[in-house]
Amino acid sequence: MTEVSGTNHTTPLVGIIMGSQSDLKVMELAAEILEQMAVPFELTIVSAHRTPHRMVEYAENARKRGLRVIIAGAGGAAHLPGMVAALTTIPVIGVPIKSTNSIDGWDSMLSILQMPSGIPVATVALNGAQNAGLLAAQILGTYNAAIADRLEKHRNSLREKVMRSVQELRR
Ligand code: RP5
Repeated sequence: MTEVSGTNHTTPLVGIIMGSQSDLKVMELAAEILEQMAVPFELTIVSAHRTPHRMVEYAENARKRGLRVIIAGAGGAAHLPGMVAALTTIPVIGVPIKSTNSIDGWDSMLSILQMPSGIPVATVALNGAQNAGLLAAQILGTYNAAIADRLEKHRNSLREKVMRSVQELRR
């Protein structure tokens, strides 16, 4: 069984994976928002190119381990989200990461975005790991009322923040 780390409470519903330790500074934003939404998740490193067999094992076992959404982040020739999506029917959210030697992030953007017909990956913005976490929570919120309620509160807090700025500008 694939060894995973960063598991928080109960059985994880979301698997956060990334191609390299160097992706963690971006991908931890997904973990933070899932923690805020009290969504159980796990977080680990799975490289499509450096650990291909681990990637296959992770994707093929994801559903039976109880995962409901996978968030996969990678940079450069970012094949991880697409390959994981090819190996499971659990929804995969792809996070393109602007890595050090990237072509301004376009390499990872296009590698993740331009999937062939039949194998979808829900791609968020460059380094958009927070939105990936929120989208995962929204998918779970379609059948989990407690998560949907927390998402509603989060939206309210965003609205209130904007309205506070509006008030301040009026002064
Ligand atoms: C990808 O290559 C990783 O997802 C990372 O974004 C990029 C660079 O990896 P390191 O060389 O920093 O390990 O596989």
